[in-house]
Amino acid sequence: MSAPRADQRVRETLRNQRIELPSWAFGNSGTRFKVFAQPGVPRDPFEKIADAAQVQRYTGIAPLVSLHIPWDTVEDYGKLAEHAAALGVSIGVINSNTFQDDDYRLGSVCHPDPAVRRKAIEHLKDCLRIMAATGSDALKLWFADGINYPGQDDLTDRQRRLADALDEVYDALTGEQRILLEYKLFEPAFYATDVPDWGTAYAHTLRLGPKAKVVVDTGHHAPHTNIEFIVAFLIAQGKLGAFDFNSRFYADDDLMVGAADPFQLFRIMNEIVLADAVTPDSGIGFMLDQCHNIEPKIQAQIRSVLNVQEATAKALLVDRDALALAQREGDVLGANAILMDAYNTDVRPLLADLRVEMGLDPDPVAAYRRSGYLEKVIDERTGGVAAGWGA
Ligand code: AOS
Ligand code: ZN
Repeated sequence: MSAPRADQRVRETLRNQRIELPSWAFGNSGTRFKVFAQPGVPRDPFEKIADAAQVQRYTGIAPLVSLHIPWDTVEDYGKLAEHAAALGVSIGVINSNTFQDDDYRLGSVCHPDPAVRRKAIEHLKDCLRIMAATGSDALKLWFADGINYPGQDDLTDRQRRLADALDEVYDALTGEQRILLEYKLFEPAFYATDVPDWGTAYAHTLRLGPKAKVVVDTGHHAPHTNIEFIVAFLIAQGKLGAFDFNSRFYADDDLMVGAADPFQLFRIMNEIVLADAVTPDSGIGFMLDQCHNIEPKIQAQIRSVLNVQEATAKALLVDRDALALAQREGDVLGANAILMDAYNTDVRPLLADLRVEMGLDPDPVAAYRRSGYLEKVIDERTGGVAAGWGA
């Protein structure tokens, strides 16, 4: 392909990339030690969506917002969807919450008591109704279920309870609805988690059928796990449903994606580019799952979107023909150098130029800071209770 045509193809792909923002990133958050409240934080889901729309306004590639139920409970979901549409965004994935109720001390869908399992399943079915009302087509399931001590419960029986619950929710899906099953190595359970890894999530989604896929949260693995291998494997099996992007230094830190290990993010996006899965027609969701405990939230979301975009641009620049040749010839170092050349390319001028083509400011963070939006909402959002975990 000629250089100008290749450049056009890269730009076209980047223009059509879509990143989904988590509503909870705009609320107050913290660690178990302290939540530091920030001025101007949204007080309800409508204001969270208004903040998310700012990220879309300056990046042009983040028009979806994930909701979290019950944190984003409203009386009229149709009205919330209309509000989003008026601001140029729409509702993405609905995140269920079966971890913040006293009843869930011993788990939710894996709980030993059938009455608690029933309560959790009914919540998941409620989420399906919220999806129908908001235009969302995906339900994200993250189960905090697990046990803290050997012997506390029967591991195999818990898997059976999990399977029964998943079967019931799967059977309740209508139309285009699908479920996304997220895995996590540990936390809040410390000895055994019921969906601890991609293999468990894969096995359950495989049994369920084509409307169930796996979510890869980049913060949910043991240190040094090769996440891009998991990504490549799941794509090849048609089972990669979505990402929850974030960065980790130690555990599930939920820091900005690309902050801890930009090379890992590049390697992941390289697998996505190889599978021709960057744009929405791939059916794969590219969501952020982050909390901004000490940094300004809207700005951090903009930065995160740009980090994913930069990693994607670098992955798109890999010279695929030269790489294929080097791989065929067994040129170990040559192949590695081709990949590293792309990773080491400064794609910021290309992306600035692309933004101008898209009618955006070339520097989204600077444009947002100049806009005075944060100062305006700090003035406006007085009274009421700032949103946060559990709000
Ligand atoms: C929790 O660790 C997971 O990452 C979930 O995706 C969760 O629903 C989300 O982080 C909001 O708490
Ligand atoms: Zn997550």
